[in-house]
Amino acid sequence: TNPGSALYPQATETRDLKTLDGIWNFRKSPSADPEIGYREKWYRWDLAESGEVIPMPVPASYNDVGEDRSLRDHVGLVWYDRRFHVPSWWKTSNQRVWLRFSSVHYAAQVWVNGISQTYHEFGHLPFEVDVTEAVRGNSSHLLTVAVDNMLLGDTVPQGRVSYEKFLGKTKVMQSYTFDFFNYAGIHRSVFLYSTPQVYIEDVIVNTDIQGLTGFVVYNVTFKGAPASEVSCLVQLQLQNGSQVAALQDCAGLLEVANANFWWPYLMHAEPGYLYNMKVSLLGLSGELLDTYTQKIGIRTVTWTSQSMFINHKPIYFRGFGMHEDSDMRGKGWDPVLWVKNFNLIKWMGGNVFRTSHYPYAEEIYQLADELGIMIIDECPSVDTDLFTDVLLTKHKQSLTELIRRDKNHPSVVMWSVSNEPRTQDPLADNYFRDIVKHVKSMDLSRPVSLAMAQPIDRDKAAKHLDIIMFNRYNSWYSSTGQLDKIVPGVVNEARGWFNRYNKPVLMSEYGADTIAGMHIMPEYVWSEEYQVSCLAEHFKAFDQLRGLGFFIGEFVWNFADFNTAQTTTRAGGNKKGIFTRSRQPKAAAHHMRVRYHQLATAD
Ligand code: GCB
Repeated sequence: TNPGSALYPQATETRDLKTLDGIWNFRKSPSADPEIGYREKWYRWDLAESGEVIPMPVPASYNDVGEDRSLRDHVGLVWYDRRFHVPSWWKTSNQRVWLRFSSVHYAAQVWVNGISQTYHEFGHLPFEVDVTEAVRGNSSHLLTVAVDNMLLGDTVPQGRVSYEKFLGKTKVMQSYTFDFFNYAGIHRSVFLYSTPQVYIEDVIVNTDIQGLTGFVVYNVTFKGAPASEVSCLVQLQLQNGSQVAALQDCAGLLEVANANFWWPYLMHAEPGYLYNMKVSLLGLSGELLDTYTQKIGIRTVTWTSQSMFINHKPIYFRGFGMHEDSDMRGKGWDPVLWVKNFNLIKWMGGNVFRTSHYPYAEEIYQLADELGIMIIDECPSVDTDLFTDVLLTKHKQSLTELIRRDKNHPSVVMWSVSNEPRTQDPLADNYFRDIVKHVKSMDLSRPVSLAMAQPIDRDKAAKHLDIIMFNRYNSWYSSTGQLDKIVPGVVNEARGWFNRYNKPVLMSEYGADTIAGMHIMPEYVWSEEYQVSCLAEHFKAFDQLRGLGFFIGEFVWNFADFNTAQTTTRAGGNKKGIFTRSRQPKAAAHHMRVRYHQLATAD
């Protein structure tokens, strides 16, 4: 398997970068005969020679671009291909050539010119492969990607595939317990990039502050030469390019007097301040071998049994649960959508979101860094109900890849290792002890949590966490229509978690499905009035809890309406958004906006 990818690719004095985004060829493989593409070696020649292809945009989910429900509901393999060229100077200057996939959901196999290059699973995490050998020749190169969307008992997240004989044919069906649609395809950008033979593999950064001084602890790893032949020059620069600190060492501590700290939105006049950390690898005679610039924010994250702090100031989360989801694109990375999302988060006065229920596109974290929006970064584990060794290994692997990818983002202030696992199972105790230990072995600088669904007296995992997050749908799934149950329900549960574990508590999901434009007075489920009242009752509960000292945040479910599998409990998808799927506000958004801005003034 592929170990994932650490650094986001960039063009520098020593590296070049091309995207392979655009229209690719696409072919579905019959669900009942997944082997056909392998038997007939579809990867050996252009897909069109194996049968009929259709044009497919990359990045995008393939599901919603057609008019054919067999495409939307496809289970199993699909094939993509396209041709590409490698600039001749990459070869004459002896560059390594890399292919990098930012996300292919769920599993992918990649061929270049008919030769298998790599395999990767976990839909929302990047992987890359050195294809220098495969692209030696000068002609155009054929890139083929087979994508499998099947979720099984040992995938992260899990699903179930069943086979049914129907009208003499085998029908393959996918089911899963979570409610977001299992979009699939090449979801994020595909990059072709070059590095020198000796190259920077990773840059790991941690920051601290003391008074007005910032500290940056870093570690640079490289490949392609023995350590005795290489040295590092690390230069920390302001946005205007002037240098504030430098060190000639591959690992070290930089000190910045009067540092500009990274602050969350609305907490400071200058949220999201980023420095450029320019890392250069030098050869024996001081010649430049490779260079890469990592943006960093100087900030601290700390926590006690009652609070969380950014730069030693207590933080209260004004947040959202979200999804990567939009009309036609599905889960495809879309800069228009995400700049709009961030503008809406800022308009709302929000300061944080959770990447429910999987890692989002890297460009989203870069935007969050720049804008001072915090992130609770969630791995792709949802509704885990099997606690097998195989799953534990894969779950850990997904966290390894997540932390390897996201460790340097100042916006990431917490790791969420799962959403609503079945933590009432006695096996969940050791399982999550191991998961949390694994995260701590890679990163001690951020608290670890998971979004809890089980009630306090049944759960077996909360004791391993630093922060308690709970999801609860008072007056929606339980006590439907009974808005007066919300305040006691929320207050008692949050107090219960704190009393049991003596840890900070936040509410990671609450809300009500709402059809935009549906008005019913007095409040009635699915109406805009009901959503407003449901939120308003939660606000009363949160205000009571804030007075008690351990309650650190609220995350409405959801930022926007999103697509789901077809069920009788979803009307054209999950409608708990305070914005519609096309990002227009429901009444609840206006209502919540007033609160979030008021809360911000208390920061
Ligand atoms: C939950 C899940 C979330 C669902 C939500 C709902 O508890 O964590 O993925 O979308 O409930 O609306 O049912």
